[in-house]
Amino acid sequence: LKAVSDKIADAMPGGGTKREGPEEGIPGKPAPVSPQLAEPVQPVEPLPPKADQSGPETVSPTGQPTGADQARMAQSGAYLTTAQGTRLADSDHSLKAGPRGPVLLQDHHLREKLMHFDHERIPERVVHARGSAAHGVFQSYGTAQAISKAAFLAADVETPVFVRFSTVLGSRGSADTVRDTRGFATKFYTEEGVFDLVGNNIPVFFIQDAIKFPDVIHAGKPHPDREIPQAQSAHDTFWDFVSLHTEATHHTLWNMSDRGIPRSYRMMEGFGVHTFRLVNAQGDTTLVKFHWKPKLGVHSLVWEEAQLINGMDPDFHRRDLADAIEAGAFPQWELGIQTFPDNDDQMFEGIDLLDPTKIVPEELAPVQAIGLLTLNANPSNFFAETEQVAFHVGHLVPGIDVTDDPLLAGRLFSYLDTQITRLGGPNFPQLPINRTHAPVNDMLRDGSHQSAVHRGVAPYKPNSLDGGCPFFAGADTGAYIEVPVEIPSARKVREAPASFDDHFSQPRLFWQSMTPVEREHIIAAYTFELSKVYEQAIKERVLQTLANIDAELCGEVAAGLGLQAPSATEPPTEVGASPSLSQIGKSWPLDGRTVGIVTDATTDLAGVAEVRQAVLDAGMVPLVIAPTGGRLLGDKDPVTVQRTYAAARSVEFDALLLAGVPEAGADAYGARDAKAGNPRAAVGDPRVVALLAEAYQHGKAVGGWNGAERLFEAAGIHNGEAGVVIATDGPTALRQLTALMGTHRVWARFPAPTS
Ligand code: HDD
Repeated sequence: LKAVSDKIADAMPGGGTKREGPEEGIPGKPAPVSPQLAEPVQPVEPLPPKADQSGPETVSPTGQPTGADQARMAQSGAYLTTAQGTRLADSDHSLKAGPRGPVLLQDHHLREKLMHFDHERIPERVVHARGSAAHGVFQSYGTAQAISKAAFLAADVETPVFVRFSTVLGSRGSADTVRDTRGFATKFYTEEGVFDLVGNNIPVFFIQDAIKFPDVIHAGKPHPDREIPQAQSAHDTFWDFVSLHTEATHHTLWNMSDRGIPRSYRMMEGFGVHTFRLVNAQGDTTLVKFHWKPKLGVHSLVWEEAQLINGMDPDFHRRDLADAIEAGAFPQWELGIQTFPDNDDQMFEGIDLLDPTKIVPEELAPVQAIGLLTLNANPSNFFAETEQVAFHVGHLVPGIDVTDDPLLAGRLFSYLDTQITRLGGPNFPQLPINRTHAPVNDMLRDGSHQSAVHRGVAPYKPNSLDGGCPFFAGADTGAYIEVPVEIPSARKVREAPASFDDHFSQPRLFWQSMTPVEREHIIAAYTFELSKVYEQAIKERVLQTLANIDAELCGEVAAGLGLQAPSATEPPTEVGASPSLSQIGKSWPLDGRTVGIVTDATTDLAGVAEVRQAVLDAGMVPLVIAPTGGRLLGDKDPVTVQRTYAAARSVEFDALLLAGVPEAGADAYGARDAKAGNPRAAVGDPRVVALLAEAYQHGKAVGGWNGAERLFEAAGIHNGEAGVVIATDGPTALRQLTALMGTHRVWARFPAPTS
């Protein structure tokens, strides 16, 4: 975690220093210039060869260098070469006829360097373009063994995985904390081939049939004329589509809830969405829905925080995931399944299991844990791994099969097809990150970017010329042995079953399962989004869908927009509540949480050092915030500053602690500036007061010790209020603060809807 706090310090503009040496960074004394500013000119021999130049055996099947040190030696060869391996003596000047003369066409190095650069980009994903990924392992508990013959689900099997998280609508360079669905795609490199679970952090989807996927995405993406807004749903075309197309109501409601703005990828649930069919060794089948349950709990940002972070640190989620893994705070999820009998009608308690806009409440079908996912390594190269990974819902292993969900059927086509454009041809399974760990004996040949050198003369079956090789697996070990499910005789139609017509009962279930605070956030989200819509008719149509969910929801949003609330057009069905849908009410581990410690040279620096160490010991990240960067010299250890008052915003911290003032009445926190003509600093630096007020407004636990209370008062925060800690010493303040942080926010601070 120390590595993380130092790294975060590096990353912030004007942020703290991590310079070494006793006098460096002492306020007022500039740090000495490093002697290492020039590029070294002499190669140091011998250097190990680059991993990709020394043969395939030094690269793991997922493209990871196998030697630990090699990962650090990106440019490890001693000499710069061309792509053909010829050494180069100069790469700064084109070949010219005289120093001021024309550039010569014969300059191969110039042409090769520019040609390669000109083609460095590939098309971004048509959806889910913005993402971050990590390597890890999946440890199976064996609890699904009775219902699936998949080898990686047997007891104690450990399977390497690669997981990519993403937003849906934004481009590759868009911000992380926008309101959107998040992708949660997992590639299991099992010994029987690759299994991909390509899910989201929301358990339902906008549409019931894949034929409408281009429509919903065209509506959600930026407007085609001006290409705005980027990575937003708050615009006319999105709300036009979802209000005309009411099967989207359930997914849209989840997007408008706190689930649309996760605190961290590490704190999201994941869902396979569709119902899948598991098959055991005896051929018995069970219908299942897959769930990922984060060990850190499910937590979200508040909307104002999300918007601020988009500007302050657009890579917030990417950085959070990478930093946590680098620090050894490996994020974990349990994989769970809800199981249902494979009945002819594929219904469970009146819920159509083939309708991807429906959930089955956990109270009706509990989620049973079947294994543990741990993400423990960051990718070595973003492009090679995170960008080139290709997931596909059709990558299945024996024991896991699909159902007739019409959304899933279209996906089975689309994920193969899209890679042809994105990755430039049909050989993308040969890319290191996509390579299976099982032996490959396909008869797929040639094509763009073919990197295999196939032997033999008979890439066809049956053959006798290659001795009949390769042979077929037995029916019990082969994949894609479809379960012989009865299909009743039917007429070809372009229709959906009547059970797909219910678009409002489950949105109502979700609404009724929310606590007052969560409802308040949903109302605010709809009001915000719709106030960005220009067409009056679209707003009115959305209000109509809200009226069919709940009169209070509709009334509050209508009031916010200054419009009349319509009445429901569908009689409300009684659905009750599913408490497991709420994010609030439990206490969770604090691993990797960030505690800001506000201080200055006049405060109790020994206490700051003690608190900082205690935060680290608790597996959290301490960031010290002071007027200037460098170090503050206390009686004990010097305290290194990670954030200046100018660079710190509350959104970066899960909680704030203000260091105490040792002498009663001392002019700490810049209060002496008041005497120099800054009346706003009478009790302390106004930036500290603003920091406190903002953290408080976002429901964060705030605290301080011994003399810090006057800054709280200046921020309008009173001792004794919920989530406010004032103690006599630092360790006590931290203990009380962390007790509050387990619930993620001080929920009592948020107003509830009026009724
Ligand atoms: Fe999709 C990417 C998840 C419906 C077509 N999808 C993509 C990714 C995720 C999902 C997580 C990013 C994978 C990565 O990180 O590379 N998609 C879903 C879920 C859906 C869903 C949970 C509904 C339950 N998707 C869906 C439909 C279609 C697609 C109905 C088309 C008919 N999805 C694609 C795609 C993408 C994709 C265009 C873009 C990049 C890619 O596949 O590889 O083919």
